[in-house]
Amino acid sequence: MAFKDGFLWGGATAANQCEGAWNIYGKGPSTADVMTAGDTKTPRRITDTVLEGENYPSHTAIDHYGHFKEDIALFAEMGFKCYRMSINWSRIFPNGDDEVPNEIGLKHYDDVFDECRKYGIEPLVTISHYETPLGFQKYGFWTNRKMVDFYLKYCATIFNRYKGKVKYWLTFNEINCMSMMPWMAGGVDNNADEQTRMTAAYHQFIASAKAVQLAHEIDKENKVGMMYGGMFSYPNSCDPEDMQANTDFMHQMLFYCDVQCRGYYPSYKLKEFERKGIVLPIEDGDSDILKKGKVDFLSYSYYFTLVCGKNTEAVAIDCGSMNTGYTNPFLPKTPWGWTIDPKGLRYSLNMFYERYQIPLMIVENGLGTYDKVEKDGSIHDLYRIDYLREHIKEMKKAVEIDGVDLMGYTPWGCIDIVSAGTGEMRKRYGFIYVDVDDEGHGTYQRSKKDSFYWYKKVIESNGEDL
Ligand code: BGP
Repeated sequence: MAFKDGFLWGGATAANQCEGAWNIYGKGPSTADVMTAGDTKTPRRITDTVLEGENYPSHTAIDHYGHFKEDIALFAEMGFKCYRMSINWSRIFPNGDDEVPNEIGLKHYDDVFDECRKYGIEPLVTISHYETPLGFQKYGFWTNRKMVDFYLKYCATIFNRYKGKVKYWLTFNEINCMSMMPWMAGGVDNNADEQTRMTAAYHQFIASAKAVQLAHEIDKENKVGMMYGGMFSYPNSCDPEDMQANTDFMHQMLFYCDVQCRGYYPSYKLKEFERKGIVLPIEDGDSDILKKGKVDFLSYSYYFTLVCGKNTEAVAIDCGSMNTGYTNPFLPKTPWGWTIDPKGLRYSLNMFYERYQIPLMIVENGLGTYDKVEKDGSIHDLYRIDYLREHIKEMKKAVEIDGVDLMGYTPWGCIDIVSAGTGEMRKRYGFIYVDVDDEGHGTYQRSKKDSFYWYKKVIESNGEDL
């Protein structure tokens, strides 16, 4: 059997994309709540404050807040061992800098974790997933070092409160997103220059490293991981110049992992800062903090791969658009233009395991696409089954043939949720369909897609029956 005993099979969501209940039960507004819906062509707009007449699908999302018992029961039916989810920071500290946390919010997650535990499902909690309390605007969000203390206070609150209920934590979702979509990563202006982004990223590194230490102090059972947004790129050809350009691109992304897994900035990044005149806001004792706050494991999302070459320009800043100037003729694409590359998953697992030699976990993977509901209510999502099957096969090879230490696999949007990239509902990933459209209309009823039954078999057989 390839996958180890206790392999964490499950699924993943994020609070701001599924909970709804955005301004009730004491929750304050967050950076996610002021983003309108977009689509494949139109990017989501950041409105600063919620505007009348605009469409904010995540305000109601799939009302996971009101349906979590039903949803977790369905996860349990599939046999989930793990549920990756996030705590909505602004449910706990509505304005961000509040003196005391919001008890209703804390109690809500108690209930969610208890429900998971009832079925033997291990929660894996992302502490900050693309939503930061909007109240931090007055501080300049993560460009301000004060954020480290606010974040740590939030961490101390949840680590203490959920001790014994949660032991797996991720400090920041897709931390490298600070280079691409800094608003989502931490309230930083999407047009901010690199100095600003690197300052904000630095503060997040310090915050994450302190959180790792704090989590270990509060409960030695705690395991804290980093979360990398899966940017992987192939050189366009065997032309050494393409190869070098690809390395340069990957450096822009991989330094986030280097800092969090090794505990210091890599030489290539320091040299680049020197060349560009970028200065990090280093304070006394920081290098020690980074060193002592190395993560216990590396988790990442994996959806697609890119191609870079000598004509790829400034992708470091603009790779959010995925436009590197090259396409891969060997790979098909989803209707949203994401390449489908199962073999690249094995490649990425090897790359990380060679580089860091720490446990890895795939915490997002999946096919976001249109689903058709048949007259009898069934949904034959064989395309999704194919996608996941091929990825699991490659994951298996990485474990069985290459000896990668893999902790688990939690496909993204295990129940349909709002898309982070476009704000739409129709870009669906789930094993479970939710009857709600882009405008928030629908019955909110849950139903099982064909992939639901397939994934249940996969988990039951520990990945043998694909
Ligand atoms: C990752 C994010 C998720 C998520 C996923 C799919 O980058 O961590 O929050 O939604 O991508 O992207 P999308 O929702 O745009 O399809």
